[in-house]
Amino acid sequence: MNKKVYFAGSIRAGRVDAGLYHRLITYIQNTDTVLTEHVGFLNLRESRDDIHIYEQDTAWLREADLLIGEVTCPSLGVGYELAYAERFEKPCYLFYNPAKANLSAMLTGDSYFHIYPYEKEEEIYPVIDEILHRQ
Ligand code: 6IA
Repeated sequence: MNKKVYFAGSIRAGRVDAGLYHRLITYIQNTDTVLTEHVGFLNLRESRDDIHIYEQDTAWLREADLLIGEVTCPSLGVGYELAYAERFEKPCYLFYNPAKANLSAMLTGDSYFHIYPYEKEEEIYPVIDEILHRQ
C-alpha cells in the first residue's frame, strides 16, 4: 500500500479527458500517492517554465513505483514519459477507449506495457484495484 503513482495524461495535446483523469487520480488517492495530481486539475494554468517541468517530471518518474496512464488522447509528452518509464523499469499500466482512439503501434507492439482497452469508465476502477493490490 501507499505506492507512489505517476499518473500520465494529455496536457498540451488536449484536455478533452481532463475530467476522467481527475476521477481516476481521486480514486487512486484513496489509498496511494499520486505524484502528478495536476494532470487532473480542471482549471490548469501553465505557470512554470518548460525546463522546470521537464526536470521535475523526470525526477518524479524515477521516484515512482509505477505509472498509470490514460492514453486515449494522444500526447507526445505522455509518449516520451512511457519510454522514459520503461528505461527505468517502472511498471506501466495504460487505459484507452478503442472507440475513440487507434493506439500507436509503438505502445501496442511493445510487450513491456500492460494495456487495458475499455468501453466504459466503470471497467477501469476494478483494474486499478488489482494494480494497487487493494483486495
Ligand atoms: O505533451 P503534453 O503536454 O500533452 O504532455 C503531457 C504529459 O507531460 C503529462 O503526463 C505530464 O506529466 C507532462 N506535462 C506536460 N505539461 C506539464 C506541466 N505543465 N506540468 C507538469 N507536467 C506536465 C504545467 C501545468 C501546471 C498546472 C503545473
